[in-house]
Amino acid sequence: MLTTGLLASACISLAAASPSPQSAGNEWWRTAVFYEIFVRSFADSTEGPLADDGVGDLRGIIERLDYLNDGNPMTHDDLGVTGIWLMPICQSPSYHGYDVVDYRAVDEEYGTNEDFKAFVAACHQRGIRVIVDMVMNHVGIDHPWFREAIGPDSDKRDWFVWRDEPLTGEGGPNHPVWHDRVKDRTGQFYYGFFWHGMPDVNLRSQAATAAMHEECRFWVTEMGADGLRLDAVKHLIEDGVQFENTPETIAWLREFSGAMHQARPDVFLVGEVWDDTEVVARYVQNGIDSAFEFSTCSAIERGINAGEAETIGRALERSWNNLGAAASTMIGNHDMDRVMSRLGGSREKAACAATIQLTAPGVPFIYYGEEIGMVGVKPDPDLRTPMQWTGDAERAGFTTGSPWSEVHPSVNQVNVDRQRKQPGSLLSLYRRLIRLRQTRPALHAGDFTLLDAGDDRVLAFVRSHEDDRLLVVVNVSGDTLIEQWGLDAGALGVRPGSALKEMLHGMRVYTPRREGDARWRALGMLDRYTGYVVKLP
Ligand SMILES: [Ca+2]
Ligand SMILES: [Ca+2]
Ligand SMILES: [Ca+2]
Repeated sequence: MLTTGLLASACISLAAASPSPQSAGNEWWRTAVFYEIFVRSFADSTEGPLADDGVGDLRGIIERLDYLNDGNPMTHDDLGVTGIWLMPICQSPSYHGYDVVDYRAVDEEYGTNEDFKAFVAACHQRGIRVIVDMVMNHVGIDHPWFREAIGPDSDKRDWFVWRDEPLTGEGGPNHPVWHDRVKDRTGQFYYGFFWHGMPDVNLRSQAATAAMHEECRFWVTEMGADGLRLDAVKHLIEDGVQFENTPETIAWLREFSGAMHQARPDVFLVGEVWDDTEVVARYVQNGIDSAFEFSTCSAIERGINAGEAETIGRALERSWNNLGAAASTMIGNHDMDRVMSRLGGSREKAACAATIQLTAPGVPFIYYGEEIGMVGVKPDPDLRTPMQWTGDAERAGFTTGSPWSEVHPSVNQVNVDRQRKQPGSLLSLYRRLIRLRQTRPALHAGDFTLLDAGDDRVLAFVRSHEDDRLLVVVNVSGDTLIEQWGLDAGALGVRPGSALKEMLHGMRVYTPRREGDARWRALGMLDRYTGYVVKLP
């Protein structure tokens, strides 16, 4: 097992080996910017058998790919993402798809396996890689594996976890995990951590493990997915009343990762481990490529809402020390109130959060609609409403039919059409940030050094890769700052009398008047909730 320090330096040297976002190496994902799509809500196709039925589908996404990346580096009116994570697309009875009943078939509401292959081909043409959500912890209650396992003499009986009586003890979730919904001759209870409709697969069983490997291998070989987003992996193998992060789980994943990388050396495995940074790091140190950084996500929100840069700086440093560039970063996802809602509906705060995410180390994931500031609070379906393409209150440009879910009432204010041509829009900022990240090695491959800016409202860090060195300064507060903050110019190698360039807003930056100025204000003024990226000599 690698130590933390070794991991960080290994990440830096691996990052150095993939200098450009177009890099085709096995670790292509290190320079990617991902976009998370809930297929049901992104775009309903306008042609073909699934057109205009009010449900988003794979052909619908293909029709909208130019919005995400048109494949032409010379045009700048696309978002510029280079990766897509599709939330579950396998056959499932639920709207969200996390209870799979057939791992080998695309859900008929979303299309066919051939549609998926066409989708991957269209993405690859534009320089976009595709990863799919893979749910290994449990299956839907109507999955054939579970139907078979209900029989007490079934040879799949031990593919699931059974007990004569529910196990009780401390430390579990506040809902029942042992269920007796299935009436069989044994009267036994089955284990389903999340819900009775999702029985946990017993991954201690070699046969069940082999079967799950096969389902995953199918997606990264035959179907052509570039990687897998691994759902709820901290729950894979439980031990009595220890429900998460067991050593067996981590060992299982190490073997799984080996098998997937053997099937396809450039596969990208990113795990959902909703836990502290140090716990998340254990998974990455043991074989999966990357994992989501929930601690940093929540620190960015708390820091901006409180106007406290230290909260964010500490989290970024902790993430860098534990995960290096292998952290998958986000400011929101399909399980949280949308970031715009958590930031009180403030466009300025949302811009600030995006600036931090897209200039920090890691592999950024943008949740669909985040780039235009879509809002939404729980329950879950309200976090997953139709993409707001136009101001149409009924259909949002998402479908010409009747949408499967109501369009959010914010649609007339918050939509792609409205922001598409506005240089000052959140969408425009996202485009500039992504382009800057993709073109600057310091941002997509560089290391990270936190700075003391002398004011708790100012987050400052340096990203550097070889001779590309960028200073990032973000005012996370609602105050416009002029005098209060300053950086150590000497330590940054900045000499008096040279002109520097700010790259996000195209501003000129004045170096200190004289040698030894202890408090260099790289920019005369820091606008509220605004970030700046300065090219250092
Ligand atoms: Ca459709
Ligand atoms: Ca383009
Ligand atoms: Ca489990």
